Amino acid sequence: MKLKTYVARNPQEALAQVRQDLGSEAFILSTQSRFLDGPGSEAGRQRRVEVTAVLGPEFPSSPGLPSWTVDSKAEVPAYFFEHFREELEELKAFFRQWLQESGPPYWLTRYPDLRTIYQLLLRAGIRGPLLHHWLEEIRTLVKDSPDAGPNLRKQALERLLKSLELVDPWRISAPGPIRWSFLGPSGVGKSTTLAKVAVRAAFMKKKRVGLICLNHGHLPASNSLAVFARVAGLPLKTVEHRQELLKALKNWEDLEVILVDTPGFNPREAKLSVQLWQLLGDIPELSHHLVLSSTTRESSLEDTIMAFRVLPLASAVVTKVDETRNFGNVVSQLYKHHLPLSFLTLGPRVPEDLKLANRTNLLGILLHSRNSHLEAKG
Ligand SMILES: Nc1nc2c(ncn2[C@@H]2O[C@H](COP(=O)(O)OP(=O)(O)O)[C@@H](O)[C@H]2O)c(=O)[nH]1
Ligand SMILES: [Mg+2]
Repeated sequence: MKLKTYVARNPQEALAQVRQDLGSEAFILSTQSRFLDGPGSEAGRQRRVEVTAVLGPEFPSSPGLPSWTVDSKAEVPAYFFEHFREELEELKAFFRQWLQESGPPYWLTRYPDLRTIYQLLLRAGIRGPLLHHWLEEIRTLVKDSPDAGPNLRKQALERLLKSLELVDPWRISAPGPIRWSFLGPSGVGKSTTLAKVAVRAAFMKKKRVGLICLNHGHLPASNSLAVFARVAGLPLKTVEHRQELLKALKNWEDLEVILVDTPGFNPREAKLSVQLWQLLGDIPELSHHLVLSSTTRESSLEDTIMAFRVLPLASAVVTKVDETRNFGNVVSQLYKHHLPLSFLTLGPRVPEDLKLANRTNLLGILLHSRNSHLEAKG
């Protein structure tokens, strides 16, 4: 009898080695997947498959099916079953491990409804700490109420939405004066969002509104804000420095709403934190809202949040939701950086395309049926 163990990078390679060495009649006794130490450090550890195979007189060597499977009366040695059982266990463990590394966790595969939601969330771009948190939540859910039945799907989605922090800036600022700045990189929709908010405040909420356009160095906040202010009949001040900004805020003390448009700062600019702090730091009456475009790549979203968080951020405004299929990316980043979400913008129209984020419209967007869910109040 010949018993040998083969180590390879994957099961196919290991089986090819067995076949080449022992021939096609070799009998596989066990298959295992494990990390084996490579040369040197931890980094050298690599996943390998170990296959133990045997070829010998105790095992049927004739081609085709072994005789004991054909002749049911033939006596089958007990160790055969033991070998099969062990092999099956190891194969099961191997697949379980594989599924955990590259797919949904193994326990989730027992709940088809939850697995579908998991796939939808992945497709929508939910990942990282938010995905892990949601998995932990629903694992507790299925443990606590294994018979939740049709409610399970609904509850699982509710758990996700509950994890997201939402804020209503109108309510936070009430009843005091509103002083909001809109910050972010160039082209994300700061000036357009400001115009939408200004129209809501002035014409729907009937507030006295003033606009400040903060130009910094060679960076203009907006070329079109002056046109908008004229058309909307709203007062506009253009300022260049912190002192001018403070003076403008002071002079307009009696206005209920002051909205500050800022230039598109580059998050990769090395001295941005210092610049932002010198310009806007420590102005307690001013709430800063970071404007993020949902079409931005996740790594750039993270860079932006990290760069702007030198200022206390009251909320994130997520724009261009109408242009993305990966809304989950931005939501995952907000969760990761504990940044509450306030407004969503779903198009360039002023003011219609501004919505206050709520659990209903978020759910609609995440599940890609957004239009029917966007009747929420702005
Ligand atoms: N599709 C779409 N376009 C938008 C949205 N918000 C702004 N835009 C457009 O994005 C462009 C840049 O907007 P702007 O407000 O000037 O960006 P800023 O540089 O951050 O001030 C303009 O053409 C806007 O009309 C939105 O929610 N959806
Ligand atoms: Mg602008």
